[in-house]
Amino acid sequence: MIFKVTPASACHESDVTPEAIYLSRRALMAGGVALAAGAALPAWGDAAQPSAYEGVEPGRAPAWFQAKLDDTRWQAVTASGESITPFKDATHYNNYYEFGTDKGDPAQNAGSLKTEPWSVVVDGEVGKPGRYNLEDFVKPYRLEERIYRLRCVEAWSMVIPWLGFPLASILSQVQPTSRARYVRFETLQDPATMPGQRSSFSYIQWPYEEGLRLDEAMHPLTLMAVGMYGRELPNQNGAPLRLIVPWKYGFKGIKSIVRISLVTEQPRTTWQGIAPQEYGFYANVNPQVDHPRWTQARERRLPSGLFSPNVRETQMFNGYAEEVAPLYAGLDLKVNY
Ligand SMILES: Nc1nc2c(c(=O)[nH]1)N[C@H]1C(S)=C(S)[C@@H](COP(=O)(O)O)O[C@H]1N2
Ligand SMILES: [Mo]
Repeated sequence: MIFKVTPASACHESDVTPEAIYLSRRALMAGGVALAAGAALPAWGDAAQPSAYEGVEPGRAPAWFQAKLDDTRWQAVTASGESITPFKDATHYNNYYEFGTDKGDPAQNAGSLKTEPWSVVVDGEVGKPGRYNLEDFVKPYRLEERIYRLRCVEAWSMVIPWLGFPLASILSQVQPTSRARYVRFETLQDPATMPGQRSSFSYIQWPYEEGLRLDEAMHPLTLMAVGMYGRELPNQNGAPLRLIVPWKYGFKGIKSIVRISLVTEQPRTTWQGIAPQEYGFYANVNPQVDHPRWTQARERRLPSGLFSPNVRETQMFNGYAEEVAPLYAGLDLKVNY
């Protein structure tokens, strides 16, 4: 399979964050002194305003993550001209129903999630099935910073600097068989640490599950994220490993992944299972196909005030049409929502 990545999102070496900025970020991670050094820095690129990393909590990354961070390819993909959402918003306005249904619940409750040790099972139609511990699973891949728009089906959006690597790298490593046509993902199921899974009137059938067509999974924009804002993923954002598919609604971005299966049939997905007439398998961001209960033509870009909402037009495929539209040539997107 050959994928054309257009200049808009191509990975140019020239996009790599200049060393001074990189070092200041490292200082920021280490102790929050970077902003004082701001004046001495060269001009920032469009999407990497110093303020975007203001208030980023350092986190407690495992040693293997720190080691990988040193070799990160910064700004490998950017959302040119759009501001990065402040860390505080990206980590305190979340959907992670395993930790509650209010936007503030995940930040409050996800501390109980135990992310170390963590292993990922790869099974189904693959040449190299197995259970991999996370460190070994990600060891071969160089981290890239990918600044992507995130558009939730609920019509709010953010711009988030993820750290990760293409899912395609992992897939070629585990060698899908010729029968593999879809990829299925599964989140951890652990009622002991996930209060949402203990709730007796929950309408969700756990574990959370998601899926992609194999060609979608192999697309160079599809990311396995292990970090954001220059640090490891906070638990509420899906630590220690989650999926990011920037041209699809946020619910495709399954968090805290424990299983990746290559399968022959289109897998069941959580939201399609709950309300199939409202949430489809494809879930491509599409301003022309409304949700039955609200328009998808516009979105609220967070942070957005109640009295001065920051509203913008939603773009086809969330602004990634040039890269991904060919995947859907000939497909009726009104039927396959
Ligand atoms: N396991 C799991 N993954 C999930 C969800 C969830 O409830 N459980 N919510 C999804 C939805 S609806 C969105 S919009 C994104 C939100 O990601 P964020 O909190 O990092 O912004 O996560 C997705 N992944
Ligand atoms: Mo969402």
